[in-house]
Amino acid sequence: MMRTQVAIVGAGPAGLTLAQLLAVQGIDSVVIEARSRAYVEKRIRAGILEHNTRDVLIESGAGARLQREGLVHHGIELRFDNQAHRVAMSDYTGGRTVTVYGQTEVVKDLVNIRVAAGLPLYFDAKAVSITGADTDSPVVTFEHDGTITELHADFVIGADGFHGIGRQSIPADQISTIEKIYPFAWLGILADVPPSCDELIYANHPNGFAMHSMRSPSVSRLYLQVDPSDDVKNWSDARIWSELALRMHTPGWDLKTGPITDKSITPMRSFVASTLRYGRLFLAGDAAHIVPPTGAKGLNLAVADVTLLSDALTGFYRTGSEKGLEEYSETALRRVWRASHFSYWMTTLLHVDPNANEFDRALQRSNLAYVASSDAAKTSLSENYVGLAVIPKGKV
Ligand code: FAS
Ligand code: PHB
Repeated sequence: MMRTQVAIVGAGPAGLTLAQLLAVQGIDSVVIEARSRAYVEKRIRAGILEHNTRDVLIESGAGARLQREGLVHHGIELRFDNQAHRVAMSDYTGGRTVTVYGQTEVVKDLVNIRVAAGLPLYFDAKAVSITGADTDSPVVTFEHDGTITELHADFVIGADGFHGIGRQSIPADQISTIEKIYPFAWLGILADVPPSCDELIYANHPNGFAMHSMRSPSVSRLYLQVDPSDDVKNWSDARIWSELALRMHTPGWDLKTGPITDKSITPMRSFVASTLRYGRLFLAGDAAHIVPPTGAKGLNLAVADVTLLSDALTGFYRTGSEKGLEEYSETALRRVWRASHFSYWMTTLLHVDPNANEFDRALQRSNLAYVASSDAAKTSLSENYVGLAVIPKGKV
């Protein structure tokens, strides 16, 4: 039997960021992760950190490499009808920026700081149950090294992603979920080739959406809209590069090609739980919500959740106040729904919906033309993309 103040299930961005924020406040936690360290550190996912996320990671002490290696971006480029339209996001948001820094690197930095501090982080440790959430001493039971261990805590955080047990441990009559499944998916590639752009390119083309992101001056990350039933086996390197070049074409621009080192297809959904709390069990990140990646919100929402949770738990341990804990779910869900709408809006603005009729397609063309020509529309896109400052500065 083990005991701690805060038991955290999941060593993704949500669980690891929370553990670090709590450590800074002197609050003990234990992190339980089902997969190996190598697996979680290699899992290729998000690439864009909002302004707030960058600040949180730096202020928590885990942002040194991010400051050295992260690529600060001041804008993005929209492309459609073979024309390029830059959205100067910093100009529209009082200088706020985003940072290109892979989720893999965020996870590595947070694991390293946890391990260096000798704080409990168990890999290959799968939580099999969460019980007593409606009491003041909930228990996480987990398997590790062939033994079953009970971890007793004051609080349990389900930071265990969409398929974790956190959300499933809330009684069905205490939680509901709503979702939207999109009729397309993303084929994502990682390639050892310098980016062909200084800032991200989001392209709408009759064949479908395409995006050019990056991970470093020598590694590019690109995406193609495909059918959800498609298979990476149908996509040779040559076919991928050819389709990317076609969909992002604009006069005078060439797409550099090179060795593709990773290919994967990710389906797209929006998903939101009705509550992020049941007694002493709290949900954070993908355990509670999923957004289509077009708005680059997934990881950033996870960090926003745990920043609120860290404040709430600190308030509880410092003063006994439960105010932050009581407000957490509602406050977090306000941001989740704002980000969910923005992600839906960016997705429908830029993807080709196979179920769209001629009227839908005319609306999309009009929306694209409006966004490209209106300062008001670009201000709205920019403030959502760089991240709304709903978490008062200096609260970390
Ligand atoms: P995570 O899923 O990252 O972490 C949860 C952790 O809990 C995992 O390590 C899992 O192994 C562990 N776990 C689960 N069950 C457990 C159990 N029973 N016991 C112990 N541990 C358990 N977002 C973007 O912004 N841009 C993108 O391009 C993008 N691409 C994505 C591609 C894919 C395939 C997926 C699935 C997501 C993508 N996302 C993207 C979203 C992604 O970045 C998430 O928002 C982010 O990982 C959320 O972090 P966490 O909430 O920590 O969940
Ligand atoms: C990425 O770099 O992986 C990335 C960037 C922007 C997005 C989604 C993914 O909207």
